[in-house]
Amino acid sequence: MKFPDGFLWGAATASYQIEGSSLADGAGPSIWYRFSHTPGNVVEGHTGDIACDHYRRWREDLALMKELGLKAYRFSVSWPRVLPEGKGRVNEKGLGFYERLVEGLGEAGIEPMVTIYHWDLPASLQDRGGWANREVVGWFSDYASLLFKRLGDRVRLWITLNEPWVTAHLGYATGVHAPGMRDIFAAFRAVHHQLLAHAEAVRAMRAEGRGEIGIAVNLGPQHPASPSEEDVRAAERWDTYLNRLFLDPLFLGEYPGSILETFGWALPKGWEKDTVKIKEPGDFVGVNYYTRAVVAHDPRDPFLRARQVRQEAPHTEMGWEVYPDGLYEVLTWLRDRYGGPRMYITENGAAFSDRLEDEEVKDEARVDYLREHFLRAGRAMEEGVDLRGYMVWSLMDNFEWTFGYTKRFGLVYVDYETQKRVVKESGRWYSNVIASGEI
Ligand code: IFM
Repeated sequence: MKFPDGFLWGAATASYQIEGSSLADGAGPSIWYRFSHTPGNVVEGHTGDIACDHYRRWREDLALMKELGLKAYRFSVSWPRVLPEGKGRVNEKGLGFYERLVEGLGEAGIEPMVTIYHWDLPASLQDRGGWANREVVGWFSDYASLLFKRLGDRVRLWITLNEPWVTAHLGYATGVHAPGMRDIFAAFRAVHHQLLAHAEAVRAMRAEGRGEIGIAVNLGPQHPASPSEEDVRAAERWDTYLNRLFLDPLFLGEYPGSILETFGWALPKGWEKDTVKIKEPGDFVGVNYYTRAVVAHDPRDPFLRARQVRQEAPHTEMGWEVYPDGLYEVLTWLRDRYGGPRMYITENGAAFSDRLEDEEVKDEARVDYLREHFLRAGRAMEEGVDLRGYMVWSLMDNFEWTFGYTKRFGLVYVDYETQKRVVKESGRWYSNVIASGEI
């Protein structure tokens, strides 16, 4: 299969997952700094204090990107590095780090794709309620405007929020992620305020008159465990909650009806007045795809009365089913439901139990995973999906949130003891795909 010339092959990372030096040069703490330093939240007490030491080794990492032949690199800016209190005073040293990185990418001929928010909210904004406080809309758009002004001459592609569903669900409803809240009211406020914040940032960028901006959503088909009416309904509930909660308001200007029936009471008062403002998808959709779910009705589940059923199929180290057809399904669904928007795959990849042996990592399973997903993306493009690029998650092994350093997603292996990087077999394979444009 041949991909078009100019297709943007790249790899992705996020600030807290790779940078380390969390409080260096005047940076403020983020909610993930606070969360990971609180006992019991992250496996084996791991934190992002050192991570891949990318804050200090970014030149070496840039050289690796060049070696791989990446056309694009998606990374995120750490909000509290740039604005230690989340608003007001700018930390020039923190901003300088991203200016140099963008400069270096430009010199290397690698297109930057900048994620404005990938989960590391300044802790001081959390003290004021974080995403549950409506004021976050202004805080976020001021922060985004600062980045547009300072980096906008060299950055064309912007992502407002990474996986806002994860922020709301895992951060505010189940408490598995920072800030560790378990409050359904706060969760739906976080949903609504993220939608408003995204829309405001899109407007702020348009005012600058340059660049393209989108949001990165995590999507996955939700298939019923059986044809029974109950299972079909359970799968629909999950499908609406996961796949349509953000995209329907952004593209259609309305929350899905079933969400309003079930959780309307948890949305902030007067939310109806915001729907016109919120109907602002931006210029493209970023798709983060990893797996599907097979769902059965379960009356004991207090949330959506549903549970996931594990399949007899290969799974990754995350326990996620390998299901490449789901990528095709998601891309064509987006095309059909939302009028054929421009898209990028902003994340796709897999964690496997990689081993470094004789300076090599033979990760054939990752090569297979990527090949099968690339082929499904190509097929979707042949059928009219306007897909412009593909960012593999991740450039290198990194801090996998509550799993710490126990899950490896990288194209490049990181030895955390020595900080040595070793390109895995998948990295070399990907490099050939990029060079030839063919699979
Ligand atoms: O590591 C994460 C990333 O930060 C967001 N999307 C999913 C990845 C794998 O879990």
